[in-house]
Amino acid sequence: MFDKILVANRGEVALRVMRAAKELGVKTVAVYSTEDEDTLPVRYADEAVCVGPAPANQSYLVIPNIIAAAKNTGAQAIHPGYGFLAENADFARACVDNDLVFIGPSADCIESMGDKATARETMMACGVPTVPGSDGVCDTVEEARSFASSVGYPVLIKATAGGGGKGMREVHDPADLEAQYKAARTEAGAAFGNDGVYLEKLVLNPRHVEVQILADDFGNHIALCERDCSIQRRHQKLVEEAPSPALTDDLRRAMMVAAVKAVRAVDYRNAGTIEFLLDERGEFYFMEMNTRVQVEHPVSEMVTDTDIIKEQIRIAAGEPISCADRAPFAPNGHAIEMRINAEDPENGFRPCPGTITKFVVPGGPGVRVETYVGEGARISPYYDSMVAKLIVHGQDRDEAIARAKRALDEFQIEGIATTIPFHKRVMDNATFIAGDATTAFIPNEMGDLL
Ligand code: MV4
Repeated sequence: MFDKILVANRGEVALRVMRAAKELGVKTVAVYSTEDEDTLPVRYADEAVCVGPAPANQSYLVIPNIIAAAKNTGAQAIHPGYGFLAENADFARACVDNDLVFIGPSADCIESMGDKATARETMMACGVPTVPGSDGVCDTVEEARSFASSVGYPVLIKATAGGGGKGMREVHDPADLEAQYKAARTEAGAAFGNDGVYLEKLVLNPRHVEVQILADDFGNHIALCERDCSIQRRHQKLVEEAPSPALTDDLRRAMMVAAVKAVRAVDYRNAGTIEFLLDERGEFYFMEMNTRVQVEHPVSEMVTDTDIIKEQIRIAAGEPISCADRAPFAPNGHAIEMRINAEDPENGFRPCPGTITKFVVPGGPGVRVETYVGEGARISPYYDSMVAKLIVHGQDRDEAIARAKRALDEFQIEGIATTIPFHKRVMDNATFIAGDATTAFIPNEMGDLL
């Protein structure tokens, strides 16, 4: 095991990683921007190094500064958390070049899954179901048109360097194809410096269901059940749950088998997620692979009784996954995560940074709160607006929902607007309670949710 690791992140995930390290007897180094000097993860770490001013592109994203902090403190490995440098292949390479272990997959894996058209082709080649689509990127509008007419409209144009919904264009009418194709390429080129686009048949009203996987150096490739993340607003997840209320046991097993096949095909190591679209007929298709730990990993931990971050550190240290003997996993009970953001749902989820004047967290059976703030903390306008994650676990979905409502009532945050009132409405919404929420949930139910 490592003696000391550096956590290249901030906020709740930095604290989450440090807690896992502490349980493993591993010392931690925090990095921080001047803006974050007075935050809990900086105080919690054994050592802390300032890596620059508030803007992330001058601090948390500056690879040489992070590497220097690790070398100067004698850290042996770096955990990137999520966001910032977590899916940056150059950063993973810089770690290796400086004799530091990157706690994640290889740089080559990050790169190949980061190119969405390549990832799609890799999955097709190994027999993981994909949505009917173009073979690789469409270099000309003629290619795009011939593909679209062969599978039929509507189609979705996606940026190969995109992901997470950036640079996507729906085309419902052949007359719009050329304009949308050109617009998508221009947009992708400006956003990613790569204007490659590919096409897929548009899946109507899909659910977003993703499988958490772990893979070590000993040939263990295991799936920790699935998460349903259909409740999103503009590609920002707000509520995630495990297991998905839309899966039968047979469908769950099939999805876990497909996810394991996918990670074996790319010789993946460490934690990752295979995202699937689930259509109204119960067919699922590979969408993207995330080569990092995700915000919503706790719901998987709750229903599999695992610690995904500790497993990540063990795998990176060359140890076997400690829960491999418990695979294949069947979900134990039901977990729901609600993202508590400093945003005002009544005003288009406008970010509301500011000072927290009151902060009372819920507790009791089946309640977990992941946060890095307390009374008097200031939510910075420089970073994302998530202040806490409320995770509840129950024997079944009904108990989890009852706990969620009870915990939301106990949660008191004053001084800033938050998404707590929105989550209370979601937990009372008939479509959600029935387990019928698709990716259209928020747009369709907005009237009921505000
Ligand atoms: C799709 C789709 C429908 N059909 N692909 C959104 C994010 C990116 N990962 C891919 N996304 C989608 N891909 C096909 N062929 C619908 C979406 C989509 C979506 C997916 C998951 C969760 C929320 C979403 C919201 C809008 C669109």
